[in-house]
Parts: sequence; structure tokens; C-alpha cells
Amino acid sequence: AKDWNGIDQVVLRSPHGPSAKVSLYGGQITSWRNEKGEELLFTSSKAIFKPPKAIRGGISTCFPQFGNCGSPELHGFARNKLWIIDDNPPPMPPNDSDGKTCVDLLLKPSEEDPKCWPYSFEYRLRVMLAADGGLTLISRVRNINGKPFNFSFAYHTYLLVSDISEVRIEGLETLDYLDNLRQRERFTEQGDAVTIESEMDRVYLRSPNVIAVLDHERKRTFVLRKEGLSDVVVWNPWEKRSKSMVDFGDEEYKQMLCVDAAAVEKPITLKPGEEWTGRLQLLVVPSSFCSEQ
Ligand code: TA6
Repeated sequence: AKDWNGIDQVVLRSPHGPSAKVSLYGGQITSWRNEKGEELLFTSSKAIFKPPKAIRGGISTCFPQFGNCGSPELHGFARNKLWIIDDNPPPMPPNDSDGKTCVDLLLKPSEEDPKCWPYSFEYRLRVMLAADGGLTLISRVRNINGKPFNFSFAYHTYLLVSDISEVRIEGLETLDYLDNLRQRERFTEQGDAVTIESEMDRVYLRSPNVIAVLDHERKRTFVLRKEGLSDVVVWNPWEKRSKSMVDFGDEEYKQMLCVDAAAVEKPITLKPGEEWTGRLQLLVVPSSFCSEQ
């Protein structure tokens, strides 16, 4: 299949109805649907599906920076590049893809990469869709360079929600966070859950590996399970900032919430030959299911 810009995308379908779409542009997840065919990820109606910007929505992988390194590309170049399908990926832990439909993508350095991160790497992204609709992303970055390198990383995940004022995030309470709206000053979360009532842009530090995003109105909960990624970024642009983004509708902030599994505070270091793995697993369950657990 092709995406809106004529670029190839891979459609994953589970036998019971859930599906996901992965664009080779950016290796980005552009759609994730449940068994009823309902979309679970937000994509802006004003999204621009061509370089140099990443597609506004879905799940993009921010690599090798979350932020920028002096180049105009925010959040690294991986999400602005054309990836290739990896037909022969190196082995993964046994049973990892059992019963799941899956695609493997590969990104390697190219001449056009920004000069501020001049390292040789192989980045492999596996996207898997389970029979129950669970979506798993596994990133493996290998240093094939003669010297060590550092990078930061995020799965920039735009969840589709019914009404931002009715959403709560559980799992971040009592954590320290860096507030990007206040010069990255450090604060401690005081609430018993995170709710969003104005612009928010925070990096929650050293979070537990399971975070729940409860959508009260739709009575469903996104369960995010991460591995190899210590932080969680929470972002909503709210009213004023929304109006300043060309590829975002003025009112769309009410229907989205970014909750990103990330490694931001402490970059990851890889020595020559070493490999890092970072996983994100997303599942949607009825809200009553969560409170019974
Ligand atoms: O922390 C999240 C954030 O970096 C915000 O500061 C905001 O700039 C946003 O991500 C950018 O999202 P985009 O999808 O445009 O890359």
C-alpha cells in the first residue's frame, strides 16, 4: 500500500480485525486500529506527509536526539528518512514474534545526515501486531563505528483521546520531572495522577515500566509498557501553542495526548560493536478491566 504521499507503507492485519500501518517514511506508525476498526492514534487533519518534517501524529521514533543538535530537524533525523524493509533481520529473542504479524525495517547512515552526529550505526525497527491488537515496537541500535557514541531517543506517541480534560495518566505520581515550559527546571509530581488542564511539556524521570492512560469518556485505557527507556515525556500544546503550528488544527489539542517512552535525561552510550534495545508495547483495555486488576 502507499501512504498519502505515495510512499510505501506496510499494513499489518491481525486475523481478528486489529490493524496497523507503518510508513517507510520515518518508519512511522500512521495508524493503529482495534478489532472494531476504530483508530487509536491521533493524526492531525493538517499533517504534512513529506520531508523535511515528520508526520504530525501516529508514532515516530526520535533518534539520535530527542530535541535537536543544531540542525533544523527536531527530534533527530530517523523520522525524516526513508527506511528499507529488512528481509533478513538478525535473530531476536525466541518466541518474540510468535502469533504476531510483523515487519522489520532498517535505517543506515547516509550522506545527507546532519554533521552534528557523524557516526556509523544500524537501526532496526520491528513492528508487531498481536492477535489481541497489542502493538509492539522494538528498536535495536548497533554501533558499527570505531568509537563510542551517545544518543537520546523517544517513541513519540500521539494517542487519540475523546476529551483531553477527561484523561488521566497513572504511573507518574511522585516522580521528578523536567518542565520544558520552565527552562527544564526540575519539579516533583504532587498529584495522585497526571491530568492536563493547560499546555504541558514534561519529561518524567526514571518512571515505572508500565503507564496507564485512562480515557474516561470512552471507558478505555491505553496501557504502555516500556523496556530500556527510563523516562516518559508528556506533551499537549493546548490552545495557544496549537494555533502556532501550521500542521495542527486549532482545536485538535482536545483529541490528542503525547505520552512518549523515552531516554532523554541520560543519553544511551554504545561502545563499538554494542547494541541497545528499547521496546514499547501498547494495548487498549476497557477501563473497568484496569480497576479490577
Ligand atoms: O516534549 C514533546 C515535544 O518535544 C514538544 O516540545 C513539542 O515541540 C513536540 O514534542 C514536537 O512534536 P512533533 O510531533 O512536532 O515533533
